[in-house]
Amino acid sequence: MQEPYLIELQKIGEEEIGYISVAQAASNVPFDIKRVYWIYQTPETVERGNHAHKNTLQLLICVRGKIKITLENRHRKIVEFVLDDPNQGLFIPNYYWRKLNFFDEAICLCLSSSDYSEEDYIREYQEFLS
Ligand code: T46
Repeated sequence: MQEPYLIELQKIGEEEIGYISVAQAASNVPFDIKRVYWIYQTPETVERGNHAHKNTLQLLICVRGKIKITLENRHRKIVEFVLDDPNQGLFIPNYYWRKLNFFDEAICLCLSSSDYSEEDYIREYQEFLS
């Protein structure tokens, strides 16, 4: 079973002109990217996620603001990450139950190893544990 981990992305530029960060399947993303989507304007009172994926691998990047991501595996081991740096990505393997909380008008960029399919989601917590 793979573990989630943070990936330092390339950061090009300087304070005077700003920066470019790069996520590239060939170098720092541990899967082939099939789909990119982004989540924004989520109120701080809302908790997103509450599901796991059967096969999908993901890299989540907080391109603005701050996002707290809580991950749980099927042995009920919980790890928490705070993303607030656009040159950092969080790799999430399959079979991790996730909860996401957005702060400071956060925008979450999600790179995914699969096309969207509702079949790939486990949205019932008890089903996830079994
Ligand atoms: C994840 C976290 C980080 C689509 O039709 N196409 C898509 O590509 C996506 C991602 C979603 N949808 C539909 C499915 C639902 O009817 O958009 C609706 C909201 O999706 P969901 O409730 O899954 O949103 P989040 O923010 O809880 O989860 C999303 C991703 O779905 C999920 O894979 O890991 O972001």
